[in-house]
Amino acid sequence: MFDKVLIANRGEIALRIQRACKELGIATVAVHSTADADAMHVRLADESVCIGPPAAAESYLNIPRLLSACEITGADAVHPGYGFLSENARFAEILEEHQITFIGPTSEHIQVMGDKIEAKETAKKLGIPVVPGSDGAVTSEPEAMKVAKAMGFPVLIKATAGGGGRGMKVAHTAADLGLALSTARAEAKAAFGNDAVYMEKYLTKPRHIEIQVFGDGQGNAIHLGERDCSLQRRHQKIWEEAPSPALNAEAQKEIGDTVAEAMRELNYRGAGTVEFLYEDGEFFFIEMNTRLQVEHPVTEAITGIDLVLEQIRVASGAQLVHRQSDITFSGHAIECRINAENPRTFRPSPGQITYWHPPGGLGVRVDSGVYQGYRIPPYYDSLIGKLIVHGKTRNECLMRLRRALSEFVIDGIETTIPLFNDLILQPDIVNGLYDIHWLEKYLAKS
Ligand code: MV4
Repeated sequence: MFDKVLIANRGEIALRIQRACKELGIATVAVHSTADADAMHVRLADESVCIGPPAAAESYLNIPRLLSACEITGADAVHPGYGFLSENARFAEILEEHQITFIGPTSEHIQVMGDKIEAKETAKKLGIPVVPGSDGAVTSEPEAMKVAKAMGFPVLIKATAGGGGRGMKVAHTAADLGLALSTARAEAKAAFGNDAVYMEKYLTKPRHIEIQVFGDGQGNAIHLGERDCSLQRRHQKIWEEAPSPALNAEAQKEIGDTVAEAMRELNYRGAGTVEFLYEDGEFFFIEMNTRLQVEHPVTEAITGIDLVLEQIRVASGAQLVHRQSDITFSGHAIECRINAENPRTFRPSPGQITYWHPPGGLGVRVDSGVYQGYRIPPYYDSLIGKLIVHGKTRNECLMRLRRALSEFVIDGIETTIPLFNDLILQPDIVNGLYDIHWLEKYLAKS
């Protein structure tokens, strides 16, 4: 097992990782920018290193500075959390070259899944159902037209270096195709320095359902069920739940077993998320994330498995202790993302938290890196906490969520709490009847 882990992140996820390290008896190193000197992740770590000015490019994303911090402190492993360098294959590779363990998959697996065409080809070869579309990249308009006519409009053009919705363009008819193709390529070039694009049949009303997987890189892999993350605005998830209100146990087992078998064939190591669109009872692979996700606690709630602790264990060379037959799903969990934002416009609301009273009680978990008096800096993501509620049934979970939201008091800044207070009153939310467009439509009409 490791002696000392450097956590290359900030906020609630840095604390989450510290907690797992503490339980394993591993010393922790926090890194921080000058803007985060007063952050909780710095205060609670065994050691801390200031790695640069506020801009992420000069601190949390700066590989040479992180390597220096490893060297100064003698850390033998790095946990990247989510965001920042968590899916940077080059970072994982450099750490490997320096005999520092990257707590995550191999750099090769990160690389493959980072290229969306390669990811999709890999998924398809492994027997995972994918969205119908072009065979690899599409380079010319005549070629695009041939593909589109073969599968029928509407079609979607996606950047191979993309993900998270950037560089995507819909063509509803043949007349739209030329412009959609050139705009998608130009946007992809500007955003990622790579103008390669591919095409898919555009699904008009899917749900976003993702499967949590876990492997040990020694031939063992399992799935931990799904999360429904359909409630999003501009590709930012705000509410995630498990199990999905749209699936039954048989559908869950079928897709889960398919994905787990694929991960065994890949010899995948660590936590991963296989993302699907789900429409009319069918699953279509879109992407795979090779990191821990913000919404991992809903899976922890219904499986009782500590995902971060298991990440650290398998990274240190241990085998998975859980077999698929050991995994049972218990009850229902919902996560609400508490962002320092205006609850209608989602405009960031940095500033000082003058009062902080988180909810508690049975089935309630709050993961946060803030405290009363803390000043939220304007430089980073606006997520300041996550409220995760667990109940025996979805109804009990919703009941507890209403209660927990009513207890939560945050003064001094705007937060997304009022939005959740509205959402839990909507019949479609209560009944679990929502797709990926539901939230934007709701916000437009209310
Ligand atoms: C799609 C799609 C419809 N059809 N692919 C958006 C982000 C990226 N991860 C994939 N995305 C989509 N891919 C096909 N073939 C619709 C979306 C999409 C979406 C997906 C998940 C959650 C929210 C979304 C919001 C808009 C579009």
